[in-house]
Amino acid sequence: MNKQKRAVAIHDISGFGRCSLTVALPILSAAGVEAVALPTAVLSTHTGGIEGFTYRDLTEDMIPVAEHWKSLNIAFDAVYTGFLGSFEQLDIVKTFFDDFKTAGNLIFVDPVMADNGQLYKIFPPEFPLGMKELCKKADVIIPNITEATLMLQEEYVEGPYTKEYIDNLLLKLSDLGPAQVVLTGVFFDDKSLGAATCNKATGEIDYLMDKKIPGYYHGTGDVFGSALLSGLLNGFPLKEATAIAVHFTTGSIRKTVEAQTDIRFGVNFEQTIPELLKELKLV
Ligand code: PXL
Repeated sequence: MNKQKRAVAIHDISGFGRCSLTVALPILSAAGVEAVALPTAVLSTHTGGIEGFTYRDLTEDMIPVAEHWKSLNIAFDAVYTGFLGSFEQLDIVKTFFDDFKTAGNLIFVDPVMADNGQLYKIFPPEFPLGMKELCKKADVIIPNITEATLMLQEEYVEGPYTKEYIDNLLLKLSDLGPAQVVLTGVFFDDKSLGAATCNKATGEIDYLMDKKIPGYYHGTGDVFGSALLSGLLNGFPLKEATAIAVHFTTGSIRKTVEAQTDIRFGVNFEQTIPELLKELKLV
Protein backbone atom coordinates (compact mmCIF):
# COMPACT_ATOMS: atom_id res chain seq x y z
CA MET A 1 0.00 0.00 0.00
CA ASN A 2 1.23 3.52 -0.81
CA LYS A 3 2.04 5.94 1.96
CA GLN A 4 -1.12 7.76 3.07
CA LYS A 5 -1.42 11.32 1.75
CA ARG A 6 -2.24 14.30 3.96
CA ALA A 7 -4.06 17.44 2.78
CA VAL A 8 -4.92 20.61 4.65
CA ALA A 9 -8.17 22.30 3.64
CA ILE A 10 -8.21 26.05 4.26
CA HIS A 11 -11.86 27.08 3.92
CA ASP A 12 -14.69 28.38 6.06
CA ILE A 13 -17.09 26.03 7.79
CA SER A 14 -20.65 26.84 6.82
CA GLY A 15 -22.63 24.71 9.25
CA PHE A 16 -25.61 24.12 6.99
CA GLY A 17 -25.63 24.00 3.21
CA ARG A 18 -22.98 21.49 2.11
CA CYS A 19 -20.01 23.53 0.90
CA SER A 20 -16.43 24.34 1.88
CA LEU A 21 -15.21 22.27 4.86
CA THR A 22 -18.39 20.21 5.29
CA VAL A 23 -17.75 18.97 1.74
CA ALA A 24 -13.94 18.90 1.52
CA LEU A 25 -13.24 16.92 4.69
CA PRO A 26 -15.62 13.98 4.10
CA ILE A 27 -14.67 13.61 0.43
CA LEU A 28 -10.92 13.65 1.11
CA SER A 29 -11.35 11.24 4.02
CA ALA A 30 -13.49 8.86 1.97
CA ALA A 31 -10.76 8.89 -0.69
CA GLY A 32 -8.23 7.71 1.88
CA VAL A 33 -6.56 11.08 2.37
CA GLU A 34 -5.81 12.35 5.88
CA ALA A 35 -7.82 15.58 6.02
CA VAL A 36 -6.59 18.47 8.16
CA ALA A 37 -8.71 21.61 8.64
CA LEU A 38 -7.72 25.23 8.95
CA PRO A 39 -11.10 26.98 9.33
CA THR A 40 -11.14 30.61 8.20
CA ALA A 41 -14.60 31.45 9.55
CA VAL A 42 -17.66 29.79 11.04
CA LEU A 43 -21.02 30.60 9.42
CA SER A 44 -24.49 29.30 10.17
CA THR A 45 -25.00 28.73 6.42
CA HIS A 46 -23.20 29.71 3.22
CA THR A 47 -23.92 33.12 1.76
CA GLY A 48 -25.46 32.01 -1.54
CA GLY A 49 -29.10 32.99 -1.52
CA ILE A 50 -29.69 32.42 2.20
CA GLU A 51 -30.36 35.56 4.23
CA GLY A 52 -29.45 36.24 7.86
CA PHE A 53 -26.39 34.00 8.18
CA THR A 54 -24.03 34.38 11.15
CA TYR A 55 -20.33 34.97 10.38
CA ARG A 56 -17.57 34.46 12.97
CA ASP A 57 -14.29 35.51 11.44
CA LEU A 58 -11.29 33.38 12.49
CA THR A 59 -8.52 35.38 10.80
CA GLU A 60 -6.71 36.00 14.06
CA ASP A 61 -6.40 32.26 14.72
CA MET A 62 -4.89 31.40 11.35
CA ILE A 63 -1.25 32.42 11.99
CA PRO A 64 -1.07 30.83 15.46
CA VAL A 65 -2.47 27.58 13.99
CA ALA A 66 0.16 27.61 11.22
CA GLU A 67 2.92 28.41 13.72
CA HIS A 68 1.85 25.50 15.90
CA TRP A 69 1.93 23.11 12.95
CA LYS A 70 5.36 24.41 11.97
CA SER A 71 6.62 23.74 15.49
CA LEU A 72 5.37 20.16 15.13
CA ASN A 73 7.11 19.78 11.72
CA ILE A 74 3.85 18.76 10.06
CA ALA A 75 4.08 18.45 6.27
CA PHE A 76 1.26 18.31 3.73
CA ASP A 77 1.01 16.55 0.37
CA ALA A 78 -1.53 19.20 -0.63
CA VAL A 79 -2.68 22.59 0.58
CA TYR A 80 -6.25 23.13 -0.65
CA THR A 81 -7.73 26.62 -0.37
CA GLY A 82 -11.27 27.69 -1.14
CA PHE A 83 -13.49 30.50 0.11
CA LEU A 84 -11.31 33.22 1.75
CA GLY A 85 -13.11 36.19 3.21
CA SER A 86 -10.66 39.12 3.02
CA PHE A 87 -7.40 40.50 1.64
CA GLU A 88 -5.85 39.80 5.03
CA GLN A 89 -6.74 36.12 4.71
CA LEU A 90 -5.25 36.07 1.20
CA ASP A 91 -1.98 37.43 2.65
CA ILE A 92 -1.96 34.90 5.49
CA VAL A 93 -2.54 32.06 3.03
CA LYS A 94 0.31 33.30 0.79
CA THR A 95 2.66 33.08 3.77
CA PHE A 96 1.23 29.65 4.58
CA PHE A 97 2.17 28.53 1.05
CA ASP A 98 5.73 29.84 1.52
CA ASP A 99 6.01 28.01 4.83
CA PHE A 100 4.51 24.69 3.74
CA LYS A 101 5.55 24.36 0.08
CA THR A 102 7.76 21.32 -0.54
CA ALA A 103 9.38 19.98 -3.69
CA GLY A 104 6.68 17.37 -4.25
CA ASN A 105 3.49 18.81 -2.77
CA LEU A 106 0.54 20.50 -4.46
CA ILE A 107 -0.69 24.01 -3.77
CA PHE A 108 -4.29 23.66 -4.96
CA VAL A 109 -6.30 26.90 -5.18
CA ASP A 110 -10.00 27.21 -5.88
CA PRO A 111 -10.48 31.00 -6.24
CA VAL A 112 -14.02 30.91 -4.84
CA MET A 113 -15.57 34.37 -5.28
CA ALA A 114 -18.02 34.51 -8.19
CA ASP A 115 -20.43 32.66 -10.47
CA ASN A 116 -22.83 33.36 -13.33
CA GLY A 117 -20.98 36.54 -14.30
CA GLN A 118 -21.31 38.04 -10.79
CA LEU A 119 -18.84 38.57 -7.96
CA TYR A 120 -20.42 37.30 -4.70
CA LYS A 121 -21.99 40.26 -2.89
CA ILE A 122 -19.72 40.04 0.14
CA PHE A 123 -16.54 40.76 -1.88
CA PRO A 124 -15.28 44.22 -2.90
CA PRO A 125 -14.69 44.77 -6.64
CA GLU A 126 -10.87 44.64 -6.26
CA PHE A 127 -10.97 41.19 -4.65
CA PRO A 128 -10.36 39.24 -7.89
CA LEU A 129 -7.00 40.96 -8.36
CA GLY A 130 -5.99 39.86 -4.86
CA MET A 131 -7.12 36.32 -5.62
CA LYS A 132 -5.11 36.44 -8.86
CA GLU A 133 -1.94 36.98 -6.79
CA LEU A 134 -2.77 33.87 -4.76
CA CYS A 135 -3.28 31.87 -7.97
CA LYS A 136 0.21 32.88 -9.14
CA LYS A 137 1.65 30.87 -6.24
CA ALA A 138 -0.40 27.73 -6.96
CA ASP A 139 0.48 24.46 -8.71
CA VAL A 140 -3.17 23.80 -9.60
CA ILE A 141 -6.01 26.33 -9.96
CA ILE A 142 -9.66 25.52 -10.63
CA PRO A 143 -11.61 28.72 -11.39
CA ASN A 144 -15.02 28.76 -13.00
CA ILE A 145 -15.43 30.95 -16.09
CA THR A 146 -16.67 33.96 -14.10
CA GLU A 147 -13.70 33.79 -11.73
CA ALA A 148 -11.29 33.37 -14.64
CA THR A 149 -12.62 36.41 -16.50
CA LEU A 150 -12.59 38.57 -13.34
CA MET A 151 -8.97 37.66 -12.57
CA LEU A 152 -7.85 38.14 -16.17
CA GLN A 153 -10.00 41.26 -16.64
CA GLU A 154 -11.52 39.68 -19.71
CA GLU A 155 -15.10 40.14 -20.83
CA TYR A 156 -17.53 37.59 -19.30
CA VAL A 157 -19.46 35.82 -22.02
CA GLU A 158 -22.51 33.59 -21.53
CA GLY A 159 -22.28 30.13 -23.05
CA PRO A 160 -22.42 28.02 -25.09
CA TYR A 161 -18.70 28.71 -25.55
CA THR A 162 -16.36 28.20 -28.44
CA LYS A 163 -13.16 26.20 -28.04
CA GLU A 164 -11.22 29.35 -28.96
CA TYR A 165 -12.76 31.28 -26.05
CA ILE A 166 -12.03 28.46 -23.56
CA ASP A 167 -8.50 27.82 -24.84
CA ASN A 168 -7.68 31.54 -24.64
CA LEU A 169 -8.76 31.62 -20.98
CA LEU A 170 -6.81 28.43 -20.21
CA LEU A 171 -3.60 29.73 -21.77
CA LYS A 172 -3.85 33.09 -20.01
CA LEU A 173 -4.48 31.34 -16.69
CA SER A 174 -1.47 29.10 -17.36
CA ASP A 175 0.63 32.20 -17.96
CA LEU A 176 -0.07 33.23 -14.35
CA GLY A 177 2.16 30.31 -13.32
CA PRO A 178 0.22 27.18 -12.27
CA ALA A 179 1.45 23.96 -13.88
CA GLN A 180 -2.12 22.68 -14.08
CA VAL A 181 -5.25 24.70 -14.81
CA VAL A 182 -8.81 23.39 -14.68
CA LEU A 183 -11.62 25.63 -15.88
CA THR A 184 -15.09 24.62 -14.71
CA GLY A 185 -18.56 25.32 -16.09
CA VAL A 186 -17.49 24.73 -19.70
CA PHE A 187 -20.15 23.86 -22.29
CA PHE A 188 -20.17 23.94 -26.08
CA ASP A 189 -23.85 23.06 -26.53
CA ASP A 190 -26.94 22.52 -24.37
CA LYS A 191 -26.39 18.79 -23.99
CA SER A 192 -23.13 18.54 -22.05
CA LEU A 193 -21.22 20.41 -19.36
CA GLY A 194 -17.84 19.83 -17.75
CA ALA A 195 -14.33 21.14 -17.32
CA ALA A 196 -11.35 21.98 -19.52
CA THR A 197 -7.78 21.27 -18.45
CA CYS A 198 -4.44 22.69 -19.47
CA ASN A 199 -1.09 21.14 -18.64
CA LYS A 200 1.51 23.89 -18.85
CA ALA A 201 4.50 21.55 -19.39
CA THR A 202 3.02 19.73 -22.39
CA GLY A 203 0.61 22.43 -23.59
CA GLU A 204 -2.06 19.71 -23.73
CA ILE A 205 -5.66 20.91 -23.47
CA ASP A 206 -8.53 18.49 -22.80
CA TYR A 207 -12.29 18.80 -22.33
CA LEU A 208 -13.99 16.44 -19.91
CA MET A 209 -17.74 16.55 -20.30
CA ASP A 210 -20.83 14.82 -18.92
CA LYS A 211 -24.55 15.13 -19.60
CA LYS A 212 -25.76 18.65 -18.69
CA ILE A 213 -28.40 18.87 -15.97
CA PRO A 214 -30.33 22.15 -16.20
CA GLY A 215 -30.30 24.55 -13.26
CA TYR A 216 -27.83 25.89 -10.75
CA TYR A 217 -26.82 23.84 -7.71
CA HIS A 218 -24.98 25.33 -4.76
CA GLY A 219 -21.66 23.96 -3.53
CA THR A 220 -20.84 21.99 -6.65
CA GLY A 221 -17.50 23.79 -7.02
CA ASP A 222 -16.38 22.42 -3.66
CA VAL A 223 -17.65 18.92 -4.49
CA PHE A 224 -15.76 19.08 -7.78
CA GLY A 225 -12.54 20.47 -6.25
CA SER A 226 -12.46 17.96 -3.41
CA ALA A 227 -12.96 15.04 -5.80
CA LEU A 228 -10.34 16.38 -8.22
CA LEU A 229 -7.77 16.74 -5.45
CA SER A 230 -8.70 13.24 -4.23
CA GLY A 231 -7.98 11.93 -7.72
CA LEU A 232 -4.63 13.71 -7.97
CA LEU A 233 -3.55 12.48 -4.52
CA ASN A 234 -4.53 8.95 -5.51
CA GLY A 235 -2.10 9.17 -8.41
CA PHE A 236 -4.42 9.94 -11.34
CA PRO A 237 -3.10 12.37 -13.99
CA LEU A 238 -4.90 15.72 -14.36
CA LYS A 239 -7.14 14.66 -17.24
CA GLU A 240 -8.32 11.44 -15.56
CA ALA A 241 -8.76 13.09 -12.15
CA THR A 242 -10.84 15.84 -13.78
CA ALA A 243 -13.06 13.29 -15.56
CA ILE A 244 -13.61 11.51 -12.23
CA ALA A 245 -14.51 14.82 -10.54
CA VAL A 246 -16.91 15.77 -13.35
CA HIS A 247 -18.72 12.41 -13.06
CA PHE A 248 -18.89 12.68 -9.26
CA THR A 249 -20.32 16.19 -9.42
CA THR A 250 -22.89 15.30 -12.06
CA GLY A 251 -23.85 12.14 -10.18
CA SER A 252 -24.35 14.15 -6.98
CA ILE A 253 -26.49 16.71 -8.83
CA ARG A 254 -28.58 13.94 -10.38
CA LYS A 255 -29.45 12.51 -6.96
CA THR A 256 -30.37 16.01 -5.74
CA VAL A 257 -32.67 16.62 -8.72
CA GLU A 258 -34.39 13.28 -8.16
CA ALA A 259 -35.06 14.20 -4.52
CA GLN A 260 -36.18 17.74 -5.51
CA THR A 261 -34.08 19.24 -2.72
CA ASP A 262 -33.88 23.05 -2.40
CA ILE A 263 -30.92 23.97 -4.62
CA ARG A 264 -29.46 26.18 -1.87
CA PHE A 265 -28.98 23.16 0.40
CA GLY A 266 -26.10 21.72 -1.63
CA VAL A 267 -25.91 18.46 -3.52
CA ASN A 268 -26.20 14.88 -2.33
CA PHE A 269 -22.54 13.96 -2.65
CA GLU A 270 -22.73 11.68 0.39
CA GLN A 271 -24.70 8.94 -1.35
CA THR A 272 -22.54 9.33 -4.47
CA ILE A 273 -19.31 8.56 -2.61
CA PRO A 274 -19.52 4.80 -3.42
CA GLU A 275 -19.39 5.68 -7.15
CA LEU A 276 -16.41 7.97 -6.55
CA LEU A 277 -14.52 5.24 -4.75
CA LYS A 278 -15.12 2.88 -7.67
CA GLU A 279 -13.75 5.44 -10.13
CA LEU A 280 -10.76 6.02 -7.86
CA LYS A 281 -10.24 2.23 -7.88
CA LEU A 282 -10.31 2.17 -4.08
CA VAL A 283 -13.02 -0.50 -3.91
O1 PXL B 1 -19.17 27.05 -2.05
C1 PXL B 1 -18.49 28.22 -1.98
C2 PXL B 1 -18.75 28.99 -0.71
C3 PXL B 1 -18.03 28.68 0.42
N1 PXL B 1 -18.23 29.33 1.58
C4 PXL B 1 -19.14 30.30 1.69
C5 PXL B 1 -19.89 30.65 0.59
C6 PXL B 1 -19.70 29.99 -0.64
C7 PXL B 1 -20.47 30.38 -1.81
O2 PXL B 1 -21.38 31.14 -1.78
O3 PXL B 1 -20.83 31.60 0.71
C8 PXL B 1 -19.34 31.00 2.99
